[in-house]
Amino acid sequence: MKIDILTLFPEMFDALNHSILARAQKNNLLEINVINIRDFTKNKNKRCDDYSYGGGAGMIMTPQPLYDAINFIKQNNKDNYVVYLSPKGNLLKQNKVEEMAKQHNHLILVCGHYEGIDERIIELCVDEEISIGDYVLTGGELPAMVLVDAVARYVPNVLGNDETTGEESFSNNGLLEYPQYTRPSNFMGLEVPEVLLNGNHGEVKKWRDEQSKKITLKRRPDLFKDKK
Ligand code: 4H6
Repeated sequence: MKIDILTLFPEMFDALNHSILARAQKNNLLEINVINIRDFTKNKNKRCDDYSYGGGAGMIMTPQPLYDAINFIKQNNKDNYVVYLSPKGNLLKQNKVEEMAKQHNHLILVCGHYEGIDERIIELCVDEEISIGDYVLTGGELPAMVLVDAVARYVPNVLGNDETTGEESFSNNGLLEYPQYTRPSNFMGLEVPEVLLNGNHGEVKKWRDEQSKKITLKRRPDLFKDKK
């Protein structure tokens, strides 16, 4: 999987060079390229923003550098999917993450900053506008990193054997995860539930299913709706 990221703040993406994503890049399973939009501006002062037509507070990212950067990337990579991270995009869900990972092997992520980008770039270059949730951030950089991380988990061999198990919340037939424990069996006077200690796999599975249902019903009844 190849992911090109267009941003005015490339240093933010140093956060991706750790742990599982660092290993995936070393093993050539994942290629992440961070491109500075400013390198493409033809403005003599290297500006990439301008005032909003119609007025209003805040600056808008100007179309020329974005257009040139996106097309520079596209010319060497014909099969690609361009995503713009914005608060008004389609809400990102696990099934969408899986789809994106399986249907595309080259993603181009466009990160808006300030008040966002000129609408004509969305019209001309963007395949899908995506939001990672109903809250406002200062830029699309953190959402882009969230998308990279979520998608990478579906790239074959990115997760090791021990990491790939128990697909965690949302694949646990759509319910939230049951509580988990490790040693010691008594911590600060709190005991691990007896059923997990006695090695009866049937009993363990039953307990975990019950716990999953209970926590999902309490916290996310919306997920529980169409389940048993
Ligand atoms: C594009 C357009 C994504 C990017 C506007 C981005 C939340 C999400 C941004 C903006 C983002 C998300 C700039 C609009 C700040 C509000 C950057 N925030 N905004 N939920 N912010 O995925 O003002």
